[in-house]
Amino acid sequence: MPQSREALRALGWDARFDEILASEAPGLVPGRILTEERGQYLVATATGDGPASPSGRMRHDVELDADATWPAVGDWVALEPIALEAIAEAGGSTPDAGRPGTSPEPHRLIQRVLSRRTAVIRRAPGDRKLPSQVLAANVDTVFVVTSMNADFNVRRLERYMTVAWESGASPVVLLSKADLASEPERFVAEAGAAAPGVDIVPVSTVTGEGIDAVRSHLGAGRTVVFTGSSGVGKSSIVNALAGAPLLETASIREDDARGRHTTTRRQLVRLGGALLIDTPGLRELGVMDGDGIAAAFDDIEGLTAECRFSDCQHRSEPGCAIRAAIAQGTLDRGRLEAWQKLEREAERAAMATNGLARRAERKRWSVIQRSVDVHMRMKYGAER
Ligand SMILES: Nc1nc2c(ncn2[C@@H]2O[C@H](COP(=O)(O)OP(=O)(O)OP(=O)(O)O)[C@@H](O)[C@H]2O)c(=O)[nH]1
Ligand SMILES: [Mg+2]
Ligand SMILES: [Zn+2]
Repeated sequence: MPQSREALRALGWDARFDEILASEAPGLVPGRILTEERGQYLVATATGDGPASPSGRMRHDVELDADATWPAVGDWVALEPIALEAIAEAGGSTPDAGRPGTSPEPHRLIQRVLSRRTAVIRRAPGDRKLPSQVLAANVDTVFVVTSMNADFNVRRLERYMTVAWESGASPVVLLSKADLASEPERFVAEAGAAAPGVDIVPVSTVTGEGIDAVRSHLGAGRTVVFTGSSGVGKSSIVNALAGAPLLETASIREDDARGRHTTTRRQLVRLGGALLIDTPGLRELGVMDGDGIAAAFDDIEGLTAECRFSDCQHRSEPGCAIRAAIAQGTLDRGRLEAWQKLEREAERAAMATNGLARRAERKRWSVIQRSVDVHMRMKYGAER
């Protein structure tokens, strides 16, 4: 039905998912996860929104199959059509859903999560039950929000950038509360050094500065996610885009400018044709072992390819490009240490998932690739 296709497209569906659905869950009905709370999901389908829960088979799969996963906000899931028909017979969508005391109703059953196009994942090594957690799935743009006040922290921004790059989506830095900064240029410069090659957008929900620049990343069927510590103004920016108090916001603590963890769950909201995911500020943001660090620290990883020895530890080896850059003042020591720290963390993540061999191989190829790039640049010039 073309009408239901339109409705799906408005939720971010595209031709790639047609193929994924056909191969992973033929005959099932797609829906997109809007919210999750203690294993209960709100899901949007072509015919409306309603509650959903994982089927028995899905629970079984997730327990036994390492590749099977619980749904996350932004995920496309495959729903059992029979339950959906029952809902239609009962009068369409189920607005009373989730309200305590309402009678049991036909429930949408989630059979599986469709393969993700992109995923923002954090590691929480302290959490044995949830060592990694998908914060948002199938997003096009990851906004990393950090405020221009006492809470601004370059090292934290680098960590967020690593997670953002790792997702496979495009990161954009939003420097929030521009109205509070007496020297915004200083923040823009520092953020630029921490996130090389990434758009840095000063934003204020008080003056409206930068809101149109944020809006330019929204579009029909496009999904964006707002990430960043508590109190930086993520929900406020969503409200500014909506021109209405859609989401709850609250003041930050005066002593250290930190937030009060006002947003408590991840949530996908629709605005015009665009899809926006708001997330709660996190206390811990561990990085995964993947390509995120190499992308977030492209400047440093590019230098490593110029070290004389391919296994250079950047300590006392001759011909070390990293130490040369530090000596020349073109590389900041704090940034180097941040990179080394995240590398160690990624190594521990790899160890936890028995991925050390895979990690070594990936790094070996990355160095070879970068060395080839360096060689080509020297031979043919930078324009190549
Ligand atoms: N001066 C100023 N204050 C802002 C701006 N944006 C947000 N705030 C204030 O910052 C505080 C925190 O904003 P929230 O939007 O709740 O922050 P959040 O990032 O969603 O925080 P969590 O939900 O806890 O993760 C609120 O008091 C907002 O009014 C801004 O551009 N300028
Ligand atoms: Mg919030
Ligand atoms: Zn070196």
